Amino acid sequence: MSNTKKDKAANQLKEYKKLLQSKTSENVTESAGRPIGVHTASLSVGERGPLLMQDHQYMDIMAHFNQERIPERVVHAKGAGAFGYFEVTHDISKYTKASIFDTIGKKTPIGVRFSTVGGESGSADSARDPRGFAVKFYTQDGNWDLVGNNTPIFFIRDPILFPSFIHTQKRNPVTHLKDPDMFWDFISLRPETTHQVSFLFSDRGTPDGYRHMNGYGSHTFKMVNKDDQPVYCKFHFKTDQGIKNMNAEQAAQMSADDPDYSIRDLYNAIASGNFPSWTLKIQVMTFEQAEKFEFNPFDLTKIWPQKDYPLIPVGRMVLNLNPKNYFAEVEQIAFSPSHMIPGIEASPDKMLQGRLFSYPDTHRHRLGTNYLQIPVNCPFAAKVRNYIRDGPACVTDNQGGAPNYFPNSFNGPTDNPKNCISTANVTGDVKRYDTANEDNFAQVETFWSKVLSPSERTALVSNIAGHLKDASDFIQKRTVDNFSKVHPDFGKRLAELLEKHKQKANL
Ligand code: HDE
Repeated sequence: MSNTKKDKAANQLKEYKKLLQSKTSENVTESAGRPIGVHTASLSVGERGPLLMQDHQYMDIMAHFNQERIPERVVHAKGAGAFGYFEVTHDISKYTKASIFDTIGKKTPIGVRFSTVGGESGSADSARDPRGFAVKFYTQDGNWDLVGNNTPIFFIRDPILFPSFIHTQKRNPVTHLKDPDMFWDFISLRPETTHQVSFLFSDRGTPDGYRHMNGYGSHTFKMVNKDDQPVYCKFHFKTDQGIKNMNAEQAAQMSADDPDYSIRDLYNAIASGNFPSWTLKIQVMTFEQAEKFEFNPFDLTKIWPQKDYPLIPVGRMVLNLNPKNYFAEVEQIAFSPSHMIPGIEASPDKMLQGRLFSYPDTHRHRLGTNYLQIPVNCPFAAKVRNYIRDGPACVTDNQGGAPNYFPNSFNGPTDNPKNCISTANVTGDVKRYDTANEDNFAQVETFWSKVLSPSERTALVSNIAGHLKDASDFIQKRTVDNFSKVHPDFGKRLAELLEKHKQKANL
């Protein structure tokens, strides 16, 4: 737990009081501004009551209290937020006209949120889970949200499977308990999950907080330069703090000792001036290269080998500001992959396409239709001018006296074809293509044989067995068969460990 002497997070209220030392304390008020006489007693008839309907002060407090909680995020419910800036260090204007990258040294304000995926808002930061790595760039051309993870890949290739997949990461609908049968039944029935599951059960599945992990846009995106020439690209945020992971035992212990470890670690680092940073790099693939690529370049379960598509440095992201209020700035921050800016566009990647609708939809549910007017979501560096009006919690001037229809003859904002997305040529039969077997093991074999060290292979097998052992036998068998297709050793070692767990359980 925190050490109150040097732990900045533990001293937040003392710091707040120090800040306001000089000012006289203000009179507490009702929500409508009326200064309050006594804040510790309800209005009652006689000392013993009853209470009075006219006690608006009480009603005001209680009615709002009853509605304080908004729906938590359906995934990524537990997270930490911070703010800072992105600075361009290298010129990539030959690839993109995006204004954020147009000048070396240019700084753009950013907001980030790091998160776990499956756990509820009160769950442990050190759970074995991918980590959300969401970055909001407040650019002069509008907000650009790069909503990624700490893994360059994902479990599935088709978004239609996502709700089912997430159900298996959450609680059994009867017992309300996490269920290894649900988890491994889905995983073993959809072998495209093998790559990300191998990443997840390596020690990168339990990073040491949020500062020592990389971030990835994961998807293939499109960059378009000022001559409207497009290339495909991938975004990589390399941590400047160095990768640091917990092993399974350390993560389990930390989940018990300090379930909020990662939030605390990030807050304290920034509060003590130890600003974490990441170096942004991109990989670029031409359309011609994409035509000839050995895999589907839009397949989110695969990486682009860096020996063929080297990392190109772009800039640096620095986090130097903690949120002033968690609910206002972190619970309410709303990212969407569909928030892109001229020069950055979506590729045909089905998973990216499937996300473009889902995020704004989830924000309208959680935060209301005017969620982009909430300060932390407001594209303050751009000038929002359009014909969208009204709706609950409209807190702007609702665009004043400007016409609320288009076209119009009264000087309302006009469109400009130069801001259109690049012309794309797409062909193909319209049908539901099964994505289950688009080579699920080749890159996992590389991960197993070439990326992991011998001790990391041992940890991977042990971590999987430690979870899979609680699933039904037929599911264990099908899972071992999948990992055997990665490498015979992988499956064999897993089967042996599962057998050992069985013998121990039967003692
Ligand atoms: Fe998400 N995801 N996601 N996701 N995701 C959400 O939006 C969704 C996926 C990611 O800190 C939700 O605001 C679909 C991949 C992050 O606020 C929701 C699919 C990647 C965050 C949603 C995916 C992500 C979310 C829930 C399959 C990495 C937290 C709450 C096609 C590349 C952002 C919300 C924050 C949040 C939908 C898969 C990253 C439901 C439909 C792949 C970091 O809209």
